[in-house]
Amino acid sequence: ADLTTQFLELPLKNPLMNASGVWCSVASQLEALAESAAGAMVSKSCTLQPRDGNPEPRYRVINGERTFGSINSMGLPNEGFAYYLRYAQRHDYEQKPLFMSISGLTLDDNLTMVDSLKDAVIPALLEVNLSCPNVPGKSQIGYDFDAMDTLLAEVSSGYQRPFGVKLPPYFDMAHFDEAAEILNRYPLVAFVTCINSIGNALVIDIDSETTLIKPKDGFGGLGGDYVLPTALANVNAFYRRCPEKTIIGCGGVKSGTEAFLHLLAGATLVQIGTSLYEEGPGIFPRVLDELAAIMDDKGYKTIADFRGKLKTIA
Ligand code: RRO
Repeated sequence: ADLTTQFLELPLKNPLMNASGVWCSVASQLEALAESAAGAMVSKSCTLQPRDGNPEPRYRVINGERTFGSINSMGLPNEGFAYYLRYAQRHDYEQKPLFMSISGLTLDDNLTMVDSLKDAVIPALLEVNLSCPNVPGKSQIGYDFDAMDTLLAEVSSGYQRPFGVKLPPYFDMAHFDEAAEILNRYPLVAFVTCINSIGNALVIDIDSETTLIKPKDGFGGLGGDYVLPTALANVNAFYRRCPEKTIIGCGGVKSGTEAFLHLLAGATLVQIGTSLYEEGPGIFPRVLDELAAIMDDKGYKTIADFRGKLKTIA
């Protein structure tokens, strides 16, 4: 099967990439992603200034008979905007596209980063994170539609180039409608990444009767197997509602099966978070082989043969 695809006119070797936050916090990890089989890559969400993040343990895989997913409350640890900009200035864009994720603590910080990125005139693609669930005292912009509207207006007028947003998961048809209606008012919002972790979940270990992670009394963002159906719902909801925008799928991808389902639901690119954290960049060639095998079995020669072609029951 032919796994090549296009993202906003850019040719890609394949539709897989990392989810922001995973394997992309420091230069050595970014370099490993650049050398990996992934078709694209994104850097860790950054703030204007470097941050240590929340106290550890702050990421745990959730294990039972098998792995169910992960919970994290990293709290936006990152090396600061200038660090990721320096990487972006030496990235080999011929090898694969680079997305740069920003997650300012204030609207002003986001606008300052957007300004610098615009002035840098590099081909990095801007993804604005509207959905970090883990900074104590900061609510998720994606759940405050007025704040989201204001941010999109200000980033659009400041950046004046296409960009994208990372959304939190929504769970109500009215929220899909309202979020999509806002996004559709901003033509520079070229892509929408669905979903960030399901925020503020609580995982408890029965033996020790203790939370799995330390920050925020154990509350943290859920990823992995648990979130796949929510991720697929959000991908397909925005795919249906935002025909002018490109959808990036994220959530619950651990094999070719889930990658295929995200593409079928309408995603153009598919991100891997929890499973990349567990397996490392060697996961990309494995999932690509599995995806190619599924396509061969089904008789699909290209991704365009099935992407977005989810069937519903009449
Ligand atoms: O760093 C984090 O705690 C974090 C972020 Br910024 C995010 O967007 N999503 C997430 O699950 N963790």
